[in-house]
Amino acid sequence: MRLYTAATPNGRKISIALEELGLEYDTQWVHLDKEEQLEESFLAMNPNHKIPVLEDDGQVIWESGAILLHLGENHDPEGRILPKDAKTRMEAIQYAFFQTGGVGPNLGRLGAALRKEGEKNAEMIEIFLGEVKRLLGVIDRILSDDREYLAGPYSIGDIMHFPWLKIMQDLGAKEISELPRVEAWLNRIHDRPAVKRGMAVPE
Ligand SMILES: N[C@@H](CCC(=O)N[C@@H](CS)C(=O)NCC(=O)O)C(=O)O
Repeated sequence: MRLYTAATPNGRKISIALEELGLEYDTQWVHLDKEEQLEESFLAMNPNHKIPVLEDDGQVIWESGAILLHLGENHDPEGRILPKDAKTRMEAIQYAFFQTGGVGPNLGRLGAALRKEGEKNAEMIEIFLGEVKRLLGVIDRILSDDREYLAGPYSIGDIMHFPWLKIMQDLGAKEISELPRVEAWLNRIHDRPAVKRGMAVPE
């Protein structure tokens, strides 16, 4: 198995899952700052020119959610990231999709707006930050019945969210520290040895 990745939250979702499953894999660091993702050889794998991409036994998969589903369906006999119980499994998939339509794009655009050189677009920043805040409130409500992880047991739903929200937590964002349930959930995920290993890829 080969993971094409970079030192970014989307790439780390996959290295975390590979570590959780104890799978052997090679890592190919795609240098986004050098625009390696726009090279013909990379575009032939992912015409959307984004990491992560996983090559598994001749099959090439892109989109982090699809890759996690692939790993769960094909390499997770014990249901470590994709629960075996049908109802819980669907909940895990639901939270993974929720991330790709919510926290992922909104934090991505917020980060881009904040990193933009020159005059910042305060209106855009307010819109994206407002939406991230709303989504964190949704997660807080989901966790309010004292479940350990989003779907109950640990799953791809948590893995999809963690690397993104960890950046906010590390920056000391009050949007997270003001939600102790969300903060405790992130800490629980962070305490997992496989998560620590996956977050260090690529090194
Ligand atoms: N929806 C995609 C997003 C992937 C993504 O945004 N990747 C970024 C790095 S975190 C990237 O490769 N950007 C390079 C580009 O857009 O050219 C996924 O979940 O896999």
